Amino acid sequence: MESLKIHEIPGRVTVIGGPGGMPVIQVRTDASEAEIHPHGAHVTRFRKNGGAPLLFMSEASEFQPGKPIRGGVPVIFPWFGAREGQPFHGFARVTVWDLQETAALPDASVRLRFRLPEGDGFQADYIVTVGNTLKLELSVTNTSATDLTFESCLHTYFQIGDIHRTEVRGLQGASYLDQLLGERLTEEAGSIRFTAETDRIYQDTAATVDIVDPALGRIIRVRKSGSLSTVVWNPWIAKAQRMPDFGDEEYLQMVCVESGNVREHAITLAPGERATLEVELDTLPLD
Ligand code: TA6
Repeated sequence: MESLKIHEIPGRVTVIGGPGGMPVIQVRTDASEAEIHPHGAHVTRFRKNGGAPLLFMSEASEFQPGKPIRGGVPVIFPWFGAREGQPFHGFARVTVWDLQETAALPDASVRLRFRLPEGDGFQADYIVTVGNTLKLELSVTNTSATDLTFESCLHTYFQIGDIHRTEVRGLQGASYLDQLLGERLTEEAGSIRFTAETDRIYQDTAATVDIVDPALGRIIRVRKSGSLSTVVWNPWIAKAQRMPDFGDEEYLQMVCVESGNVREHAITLAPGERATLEVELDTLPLD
């Protein structure tokens, strides 16, 4: 905690003790507020002044070493999904990242830079910029003498008012792997609606995605660059009940729209090469 305190900026960046005794970095700007846990470099809160929280956080989330936080923006790296004898969705989200720098920028936003300590052949940096929007940049550099292949994904949980009235737009025409059916399909609908567990990996898409939320009267806009995969997930009823760190009814107020490069879009870097995945999140009123 003390080593984090040196990064405090009066009125902008404060370090406090959070759930499970984990340190939490609180950020305040003229336009917004945010919270980031060095555990997983996990953004757990972002809210524009006067608005509802942008990110969903489960009331049942654990805050324990070695366990992922349920909600916010899990940083998925260096693999997506299961790997024999290894943490699901990679080790980055269950590792404490080093906070390297905080800065209050001229445009009144605040930038925080984290580095993943376990750099066996790679260097992973994560820049969180809190302002009118929430900007996230995950940069991976190959520091080894051989090719480096990895998957990455910003597995964002969005707060919504009512899943039954929520629509996801921007993926029409994209092909997707339906993780439940195990089939490759093409998105025919202009708007994706939710009536059951939904777990789809859309591929070859760099599209901006809008989450239309009439219940909260807003659109959440998910812009991305350096990403060709968008994952759309809602656990629905049965899976929600099977998840110990997720409330049975919480599927009603969340949807994941995740931006990354997974499966056939895994990235291969030659020695010394770098790749950056960038996501910018904003909200607009629903007229
Ligand atoms: O991104 C969708 C997904 O792969 C789902 O299949 C579900 O497993 C979700 O991630 C949550 O994974 P987690 O390890 O956080 O429970």
